[in-house]
Amino acid sequence: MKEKLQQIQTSVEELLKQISDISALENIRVQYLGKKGELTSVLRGMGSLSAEERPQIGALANKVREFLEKSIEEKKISLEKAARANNLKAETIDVTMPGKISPNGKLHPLTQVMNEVKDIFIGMGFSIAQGPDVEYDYYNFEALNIPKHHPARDTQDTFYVNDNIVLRTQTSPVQVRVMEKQKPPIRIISPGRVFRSDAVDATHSPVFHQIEGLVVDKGVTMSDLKGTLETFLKALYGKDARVRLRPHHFPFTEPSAEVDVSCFVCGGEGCRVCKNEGWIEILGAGMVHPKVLANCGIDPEIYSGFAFGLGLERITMGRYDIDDLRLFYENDLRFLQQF
Ligand code: 2U9
Repeated sequence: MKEKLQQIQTSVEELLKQISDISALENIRVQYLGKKGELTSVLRGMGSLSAEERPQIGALANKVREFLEKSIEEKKISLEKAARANNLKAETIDVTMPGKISPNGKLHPLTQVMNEVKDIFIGMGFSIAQGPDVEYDYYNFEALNIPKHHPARDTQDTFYVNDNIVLRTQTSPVQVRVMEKQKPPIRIISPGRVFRSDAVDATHSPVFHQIEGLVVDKGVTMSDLKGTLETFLKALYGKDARVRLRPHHFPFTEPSAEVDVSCFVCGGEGCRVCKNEGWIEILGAGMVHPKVLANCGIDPEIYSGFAFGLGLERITMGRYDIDDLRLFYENDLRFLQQF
């Protein structure tokens, strides 16, 4: 029994040297000191010893137990200390390491210019109106004085969903909806996506963006239109920008005009961007046709209004000297990162 006790002490000493984690230590404690542990079963066997042997073995057994308890406790403390040191080491932040730079996202150039245009009009007291991309033929065409078989429909290459429903070819239907609901004064812009069944090339896309504007009130005149567009174009292109109106025709406005701005690259001298014209066409505009006002429940004898429209892609291409509209839709980061 004496040998057995000594053997227990030696084995535990040996085992404690080998282990390096707390759970292994707990296993050793259970294996030797637990209820069914090796030391416990030796102590249980002491009943069979003679009266002379018992005190001697008993004292040895107590010494071994104290040794086991003490060395397991010491090992526990040293393992915990090592674990804490390891944790501290692992959690140390080296503040002298160079930082990791995560690339900043950017707004798409179309979004940037769209925001700029919106801000200018908001600053002039306009509100933003929105409407559905999928529209009734009535709102997209009929109400705007473009009946079925009108030649203007051919120029708009419409995507028809069925006889009565189209993908909007312009954002004008939004303004028709506003006029139906709201009494003048009306001062809105309607920015948004429009759709035309065009083949894709450097200047055409089946999906593009328009910003249209509408002002309706008593006594609105062509000079209000000109003043509004001049203020807008000077805000967009700088105070030296000059504006000119050329007569044109749209079914929904009368009179109608195309609006040019003096070339923002050469200032009107003539250059590659304006193709030596000195002027760049930016907008279409006009006085809202009396029939359109009447279609929307507004009495053209009492009220008058002006409207205008511009293509977002076109002005963004001019602004950044981009020569191919497809670049806007290809999500090539080498292109997008430049803005
Ligand atoms: C209502 C009445 C009239 C909106 C207008 C234009 C002229 C125009 C083009 C610009 C470039 C379309 O994207 S583009 O190809 N638009 O020239 N748009 S007047 O006239 C309206 C709108 C709503 C109720």
